[in-house]
Amino acid sequence: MTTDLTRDYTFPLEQRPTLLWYHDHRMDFTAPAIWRGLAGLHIVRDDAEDALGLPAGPRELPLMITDRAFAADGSLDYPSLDPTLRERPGVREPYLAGVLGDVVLVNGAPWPVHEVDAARYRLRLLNASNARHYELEFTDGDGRTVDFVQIGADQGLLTAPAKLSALPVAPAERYDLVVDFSRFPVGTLVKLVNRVGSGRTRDVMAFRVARKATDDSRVPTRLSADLPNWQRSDAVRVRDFSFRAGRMGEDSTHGWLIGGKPFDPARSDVTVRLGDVEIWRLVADVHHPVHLHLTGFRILSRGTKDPLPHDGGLKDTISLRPGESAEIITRWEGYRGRYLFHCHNAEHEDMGMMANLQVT
Ligand SMILES: [Cu+2]
Repeated sequence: MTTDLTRDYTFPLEQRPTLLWYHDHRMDFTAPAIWRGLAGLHIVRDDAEDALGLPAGPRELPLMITDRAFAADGSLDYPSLDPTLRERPGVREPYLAGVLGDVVLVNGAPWPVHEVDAARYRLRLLNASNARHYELEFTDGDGRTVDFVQIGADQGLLTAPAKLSALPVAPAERYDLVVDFSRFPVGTLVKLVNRVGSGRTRDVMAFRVARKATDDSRVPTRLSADLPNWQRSDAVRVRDFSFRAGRMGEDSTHGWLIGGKPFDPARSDVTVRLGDVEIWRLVADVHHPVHLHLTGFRILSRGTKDPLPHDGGLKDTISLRPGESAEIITRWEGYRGRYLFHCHNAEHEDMGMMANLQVT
């Protein structure tokens, strides 16, 4: 017997306008739920952003990028250890690093082609894949790489636009881009490709320039004036966290650990004070997209180097690369209580890579 349950949740949207997403977060079984589609987009807007004159209406496209695998009968294929999704979390041995699909979907459609005017478009990207990393680029009709402009990150607009030719996107990261299709002759097929994919996973989607059109949109040189700009000297504490593979549980199975420990819902891993500015040093063994709930942070450094060109703005997910350490800085503001932070490789998350943050 099944029972339909209804709940009403009320929460204030006291945050910068941005592209958010929501998804099922049931402990130990988040990955199969996202894989089966329990995820969606949520756009927060405000008057200041609307007044900028960015491409809008049909020229603003939210793009939710995922990879999936399908069984012969067309059903979504996921290698759960426990197909009932009740007892034993995790996936079968070959998939411990994360589940990859061989079909790329954008907004649920495999490798779509979207007709566009020869005009500027605002593309609001989410990588909603469980584990796949993309390195996106746009190519023109001759296969040449085309520049584009980044205007925003996970938590809203940048201070100023940043010109890019390629964009790595880890699971759960969002990027706000403007692409100018007026540079191409009508009829051009502009491809969005993943240059770290192989075979068909190199392809993501394409845009067919269908017609000439007028365009009164603009990309202002100043996008946002209220981006937090915490300094190292503001920080009252520096904390270190490692994100590494390890053994967990009584039977010592493979897991993914933060600071050497698998997630324990009963344990507070970190207690911070509301209003404090802290620097967190994060170190990874393999790729880990580290996500903090209800907090925006800025990226201070990657190893001994400066942040990457697309690391600007306010983030809530940082893509740690293999062997990399990075520093983030944030101020705990807004809410007291207990929040999660975790790796947003959904399989890593289900296999232990999550921790509790207590704001007092
Ligand atoms: Cu991870």
